[in-house]
Formats: sequence, structure tokens, C-alpha cells
Amino acid sequence: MQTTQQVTETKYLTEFYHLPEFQGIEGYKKHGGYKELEKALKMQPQAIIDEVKASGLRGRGGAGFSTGMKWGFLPKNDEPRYLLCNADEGEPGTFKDRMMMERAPHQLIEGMIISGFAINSKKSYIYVRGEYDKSINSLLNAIQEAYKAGYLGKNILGSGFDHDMDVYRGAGAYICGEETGMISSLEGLKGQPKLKPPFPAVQGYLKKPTIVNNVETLAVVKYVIRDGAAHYRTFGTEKSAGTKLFSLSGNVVKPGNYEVPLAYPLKDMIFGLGGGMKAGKNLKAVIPGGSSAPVLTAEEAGRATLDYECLAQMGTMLGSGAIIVIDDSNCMVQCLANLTHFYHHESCGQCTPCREGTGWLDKIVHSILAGKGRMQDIELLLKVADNMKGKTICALSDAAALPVLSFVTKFRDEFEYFVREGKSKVKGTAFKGAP
Ligand code: L3W
Ligand code: SF4
Repeated sequence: MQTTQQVTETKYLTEFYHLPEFQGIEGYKKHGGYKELEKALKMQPQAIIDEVKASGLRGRGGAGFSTGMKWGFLPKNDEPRYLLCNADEGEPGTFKDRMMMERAPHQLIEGMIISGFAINSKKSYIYVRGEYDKSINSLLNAIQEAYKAGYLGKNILGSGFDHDMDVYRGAGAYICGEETGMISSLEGLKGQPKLKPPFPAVQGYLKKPTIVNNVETLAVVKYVIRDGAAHYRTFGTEKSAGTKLFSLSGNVVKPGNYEVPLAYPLKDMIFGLGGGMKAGKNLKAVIPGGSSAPVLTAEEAGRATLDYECLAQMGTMLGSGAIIVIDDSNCMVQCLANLTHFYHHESCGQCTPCREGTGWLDKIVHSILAGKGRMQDIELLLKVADNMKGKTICALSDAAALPVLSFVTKFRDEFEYFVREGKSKVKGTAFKGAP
């Protein structure tokens, strides 16, 4: 497979990420830091919301919901309002938010203060994945610097606007990345999702209106204020505007985080920026948007562009922007076993289709791997997965079912071979048991 164009990153958000000084307030200010906060505080809050709406910015955490529209759902006179930054980053394959928090904590903080001002919120929380020690320390240090400099606290830069910010550390549950689970956890309750509606924008933290946005989404807000919605729209397409950070992992020569405009060809990401496959290996499959996104075959990957519409049309999704590349030395039954184990472990157990379904999927895939599979188990996998879709409180059940449906449908020969022969079709792969 060949790349189609000269492959370069578009370093819009990440322009100064290579500079260690960008992590501290002085270095950040040297490169334009907090200028947009000064500008935003002189604007009407509604004008900021309108600009964000006009920019076409969509949530970068997974669902791609319009940010401006979400902010517009806040009820008019219900206060206090909370802003909650989702930095739980638990989706397998996703590691872009970690880089943003480690290398540019002030970029997120500035974006959050501007967003807080726009939605009239005086208090925000950053809910960070518990394992992210470096991110947490980087944020705590930057928040302290921002308070000292008068960008947080009372009467910010003499504007009359007050805003306080805290970091909350998660405790390792994937489900706390789901916004209502996150709110429950922040309230000190068990981190379990709740039925929507009411959506958090109407009734969230402490039953008050709460906007939950991903790290990258909130960081973008500063740039929309700096350059305007029209400029932001020069990147990407009409419906998928802007640049996006993609976490590229798996069997590529150069894994890492790459920032490109939306609608960037997936093959350029893999074979250009990612350096292609390792010597002697061929592309077999790609998971384009975090482990919840249905897998693409190599042929499909060659046609895909990285935007919400193209990937949805191909029956998968952009999700959180985690691209997991699988070469032909991997066994798809074993790859799926990693995913079924993960979702079974992370199901919170409230809904029967999810609690039981994730367990059955995991048991069936592992029995095939143990050489005890029956041909009818392949159909059973499809049936169980199908019954888990669209019936539960949150999207985890669908997220567990979709990879199974796509792996079994697109790589059925590998599942049948394993059942028939009791071993993998891919030579040299031996299953070493569940992680
Ligand atoms: C008010 C309405 N608000 C929708 C809001 C809603 C939420 C956002 C999107 O799942 C996906 C999931 C994972 N009034 C509203 C409204 N909203 N209608 O819009 O809502 P929703 O329900 O479509 O999505 P979600 O529950 O936020 C997110 C997928 O992302 N995923 C997981 C990503 C993991 C990470 C990570 O590790 N960083 O993000 C990956 O693909 O499967 O489909 O705010 O309240 N009428
Ligand atoms: Fe919990 Fe699964 Fe139900 Fe989500 S779908 S609330 S993870 S049991």
C-alpha cells in the first residue's frame, strides 16, 4: 500500500509540545499563553459559545457530539454550573490526553477557564486517570502557577469573573470515563453510569448543570478564540472540522501521537507518519477509533479517511482517535480475546445483557483458544453480541459487542480454523492465557 501525498503533521495544538519550557507558565506565556483568556474575558460569554458552535468543534473523547450545542443545552437560570474535564483516558489504544496534560498543562487550563467563563461556571474539576502520576503532578503544578498569576481564583484579571479548579484522581475503573459514571465517582459514590436523560448538561454533578468535555476538546477552545471559527474550519471537512490528535499504536515502525487535519487518509497515517509495517510484515487489520470501534480489513483501511462520516459509513467510528494497527503475524482470535477479557473485567454489572454478555463472550473466545471450541460457538458469539446492543444504561455493552461482530464476520476463516484444528491459523502464535 502506498501513501497518497507528502505526509506531514499539522502541528496546530501541538506546535510547542517539543519544548520542555512549554510546561511551565513562563515558557507557556512566551509562546502566546493566556493571551486568549485576556481576550475572552472581554467578550460576551454568549459570543464565545457562538464562536465554538460556528467552529464545528465536536467532542474529541469518543462520541463526536457538537461542543457548542452541548453548551447550549444548559438551562438558563440554574446555578451553580460545573465544568468537568474528562481526563480518564481509559480507552485501549488512547494516549493523547496524557501527552497533552504532561507537555501542555496550561493549554488545557486556559481552555477550561475560557470555557468556564463562556458557560458561567465558577468551579471546574479535571478527573484524571489514576495511573497518570505525571499528568496529575504536571496539572497540580500548573494550577498552582495559574492561581499565583491571577488566572484562577477571585476576580480573574480584574474581570469580576471567579473560577476555581481542582484535580480529582480516578481509581482505575474504565467505566468512570463514561460521563455519568464519572460524575457519580466525583460525588464519592460508586462509579456507575446512570440512565440519560437527564443529560449532565441539565442535571449532573450534585444534580446541578454540568458540562463534561474531553481534554483535547477543551484545549481547542483557546485556538477557536485565537484564530476564529472560520480559520478553524480551514482544517478538515464541513462536518468534521479541525485537526485531531491520533494515538497510533500496534505493529507500525513509529507509533506515537500525531496531529493531522480530520479526513486525513488512514493509509498515510500508517505508512507515512507511522513508518509502515515492520520488515517482512503486511497490514492485516486496523482498529481505527479505540478498542470499541469495529475493526477494518487492510483493504478497507486503504480506502478510509479519518473523519466521523467516512468511518461511520464504513460501519466503524473515529471514537477517541486511537488507531491500533495489526500485522499478519497476529492471530485475530487472540486479539479478540484481549478485548473480550478487557470488557468483561470493566463491565460495572448493573445491566444484565452487559454483565452476562461480556462474560459469555469472554468464555466462548477463550474456550476456542483453549482448543475446546465447537463450530456452533462462532454463531453463538454473534448471537450473544447481537443481543447486547442498544439495551443497556451506557455504551459499554455495545462497545464490547461491536468488536466481536466485526472480528468474527471479517476474519471468520481464522475462527473456523481454530475450532477445526485446535490451533491458530497464523504460524508461530501461541496463546499464553488471559492477561
Ligand atoms: C444534552 C442532549 N446533552 C447527547 C451529550 C452527552 C455526551 C455527549 C455524547 O460516549 C463514546 C461511546 C464510546 N442533551 C444530548 C446531550 N448529549 N445528547 O453529548 O453523548 P453520547 O451518549 O453519544 O456518548 P458518550 O456516552 O459520551 C462516548 C466511545 O465514545 N469511546 C470511548 C472513548 C473513551 C475515551 C477515552 O479513553 N478518552 O474517551 C471510544 O470510541 O464507546 O460511544 O456528553 O451528554 N439531548
Ligand atoms: Fe454497567 Fe455495562 Fe450497564 Fe454500562 S452497560 S451501566 S458498564 S452494566
